[in-house]
Amino acid sequence: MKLFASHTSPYARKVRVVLIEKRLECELIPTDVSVPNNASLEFNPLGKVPVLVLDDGTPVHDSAVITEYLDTVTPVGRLIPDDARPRMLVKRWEAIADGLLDAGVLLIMESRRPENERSQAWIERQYSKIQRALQQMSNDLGERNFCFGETFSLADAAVGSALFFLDFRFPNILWREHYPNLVHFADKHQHRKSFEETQPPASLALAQPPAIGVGKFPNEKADEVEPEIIPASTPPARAKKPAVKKAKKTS
Ligand SMILES: N[C@@H](CCC(=O)N[C@@H](CS)C(=O)NCC(=O)O)C(=O)O
Repeated sequence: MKLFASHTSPYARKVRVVLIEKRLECELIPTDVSVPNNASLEFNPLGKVPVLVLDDGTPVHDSAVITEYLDTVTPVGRLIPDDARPRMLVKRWEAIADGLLDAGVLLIMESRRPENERSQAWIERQYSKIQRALQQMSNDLGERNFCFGETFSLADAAVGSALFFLDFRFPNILWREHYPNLVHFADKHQHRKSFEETQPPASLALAQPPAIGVGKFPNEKADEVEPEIIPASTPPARAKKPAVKKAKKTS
């Protein structure tokens, strides 16, 4: 198998974490999607990475399709439960983590546009998605070490990749100050072999974080009430904080 991916793509990182957890051999083909006619286009009409190409040449794209496929090709280190409800819950964690990434990637793209072409409303919309996703993750995680069950699952691969992406690309989003249970989770997993081996090189960090604008949290009745403007680093005022006594440092 071959994986077309960049060293910085957080979706690719999730897939690479899964490959390592499942002890699957796969050749990484570094692919820069910003280059016109890059290699990913041969296998994915959407021109996105990651793309997994099987030994018989079949391309598999969208990271969630890849992770599900990889989990079924070998019983080693199952990461997605078989039963309908637990399976849905793990995949739901992956969906929220991927959705956070989608918003982050859109913010990075927006920050690359000339300033006078940026939409502040669009920027705020994306920040608010990230903030609500973090809040939901924090609420759902509670004081547990794993997103689902008692062992490492696809949910942890996805959430870890999303949190470490924020550290790498959005130091202006101060999630570590607001969600001690997510910090505990990140501390717990950052030295796991699969995360250590897939860390993006520091040399590829952005010189400037895409700190464009502030986060605006749309009120549920946004049509009637003007939404409150608060900094991107502040969680929604009405959302409850998880009851975390003290984040234990384990690893
Ligand atoms: N839903 C896709 C998203 C993948 C994605 O957006 N990848 C980015 C790199 S982080 C990309 O290839 N962007 C290029 C583009 O959108 O043209 C997945 O989960 O695989």
